[in-house]
Amino acid sequence: MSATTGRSDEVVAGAIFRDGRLLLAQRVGPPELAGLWELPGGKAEPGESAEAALRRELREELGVEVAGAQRVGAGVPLAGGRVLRAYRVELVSGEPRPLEHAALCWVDADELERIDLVPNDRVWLPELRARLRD
Ligand code: 523
Repeated sequence: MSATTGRSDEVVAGAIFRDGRLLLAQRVGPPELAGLWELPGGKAEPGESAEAALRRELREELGVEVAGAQRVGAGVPLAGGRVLRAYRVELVSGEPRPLEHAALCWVDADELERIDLVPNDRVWLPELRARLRD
């Protein structure tokens, strides 16, 4: 728990939807996660809001500008006391590029079922699937 914010230290993950598809990014490491697909994101800095952390991480990782931060599904406790949370964000500008990932892909609901997600991100499958089937 952070003394300044009163919130658990957070790892943020961004869900970007476009034309009925969800953006996923393929991890390069660590070895146990390399090759698996995730919602891109990373550790929030001390005192940084989830929205600001998402803007910074997705700018660094994808080269895009995003806005907003709408919670998706449950938080996932991580080793070390952090909590991983997913947020829907809107793509404001830029075309996503894999600046820190092996690759990017846009999946529809059926492809989401079949792709190898990192284990933590699988908890959000019901909400992500529901949004893609809207
Ligand atoms: N996850 C995870 N799913 C997911 C993300 C963005 C992160 O399970 N969609 C986990 C993976 C790591 C931890 O959260 O255990 C931190 O994510 P990471 O490594 O992407 O965060 P960074 O990039 O801020 O970490 P550094 O390597 O320290 O820069």
